[in-house]
Amino acid sequence: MNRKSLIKYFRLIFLLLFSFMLSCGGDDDINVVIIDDEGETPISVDFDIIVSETNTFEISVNNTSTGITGLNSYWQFTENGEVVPDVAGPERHVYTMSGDYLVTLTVEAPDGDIAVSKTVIITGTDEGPALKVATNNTFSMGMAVRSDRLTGSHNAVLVREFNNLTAEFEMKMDQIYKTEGSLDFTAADAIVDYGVANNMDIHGHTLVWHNSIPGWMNNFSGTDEEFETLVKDYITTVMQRYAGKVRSWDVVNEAIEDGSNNLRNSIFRVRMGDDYIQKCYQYARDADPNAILFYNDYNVTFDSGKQSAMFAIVDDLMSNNLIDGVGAQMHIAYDFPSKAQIQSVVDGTVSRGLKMHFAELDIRVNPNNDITSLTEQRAIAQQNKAKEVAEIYNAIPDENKFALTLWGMRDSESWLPAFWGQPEWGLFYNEDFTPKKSHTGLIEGFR
Ligand code: 9MR
Repeated sequence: MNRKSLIKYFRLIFLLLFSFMLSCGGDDDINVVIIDDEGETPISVDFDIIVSETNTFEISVNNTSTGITGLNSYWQFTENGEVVPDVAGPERHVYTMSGDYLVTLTVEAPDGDIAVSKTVIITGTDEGPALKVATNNTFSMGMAVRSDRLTGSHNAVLVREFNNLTAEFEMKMDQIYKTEGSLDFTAADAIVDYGVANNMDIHGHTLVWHNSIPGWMNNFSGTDEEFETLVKDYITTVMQRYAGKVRSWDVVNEAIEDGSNNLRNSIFRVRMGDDYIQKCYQYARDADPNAILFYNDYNVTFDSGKQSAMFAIVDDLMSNNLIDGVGAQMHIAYDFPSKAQIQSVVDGTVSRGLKMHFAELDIRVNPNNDITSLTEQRAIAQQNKAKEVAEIYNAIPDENKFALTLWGMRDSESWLPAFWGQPEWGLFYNEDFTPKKSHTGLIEGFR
């Protein structure tokens, strides 16, 4: 046997040995060193895998091989058999399901391919991928939060599943502006800082809402002009404090009166005039020209009169380029409103070229107070409604998508039971933070 045959013989033995190691499931320390025919260039094939800290479904791989300059190489992540060319720098891959995956880097060497594999364990919910992964990055997954629910299991769910946060109440005027002449940002800052630290967008909710006026402002004894200045200064100060951190704002919330569909006779309307909405959006635009400005309201799917009143407000704002999106609050039930009704508010928003926010999603399962615990049947009905909502949202053109926001995490944390005075299970996580069937419905709808 001459020298060349001897090298080929040893190489064969080596490759067989290597294949055997691969079939054993991969090993973090596999490293191949092959001397080429002339014994000149050592080829060492290896790579690093890092699982993202903020998204456990995302890995980044980096080829650290030596001696392979000029050779083609490619990755396989094994989820769908796809072959991805290896280009310079780290590569990112996002899995859609939890599981153990063999990641393989193959180098096309002159005497045959050299492959190295490593196993990466992707953990997520048993029901499937994280919500923010299931969106395929075409929109954000939002969650209502409170400053005292950002640690422990809340934190784990938030970082795994969400990339957009709305303060459930701590960024409203009655919280920030409790005392005349002094703004208190303690809780709001905690939420914004948490979002920034975790690479999440913050949706500001809400600057002007008839339901969150501090007592002293209701009784304000100054002139109308002074009142208007107060509101302008408030909007300006809050938005500028969070410019670059809070990406979007509900400027005016729920301005339409139930029943009549006229403008509510809130203190803002009384003090600032019928054009108070225009004024507030102008202050907001001036305060942070980069912020995405929304009008947000409820019952605008099935109540066609209210929907028209809302779009009239929106059209007015559009004529002065003061609005970028519509927030349709999704406080719905397992059997109501219909798919067509939900679609109608999407159509009105998309036809105007605006962004659509499905805000404040919860799905009541007990609107008629006919159950005393969450039955299997009702949980499935809730799952189906969640799937329908997700499908409708997913079908929106990408440029009109913004976020779908869930109005709380666990059923026990929802505003619904206290508000309706009866048991409800309107949300997406069980008490132990595991996902409910309604969560699975969302994932199914995004597919
Ligand atoms: O769910 C919120 C609840 O925790 C607060 O106490 C309440 C008052 O700040 O606001 C609730 O959220 C409302 C939202 O801000 C606007 N649309 C209706 C929501 C339910 O009342």
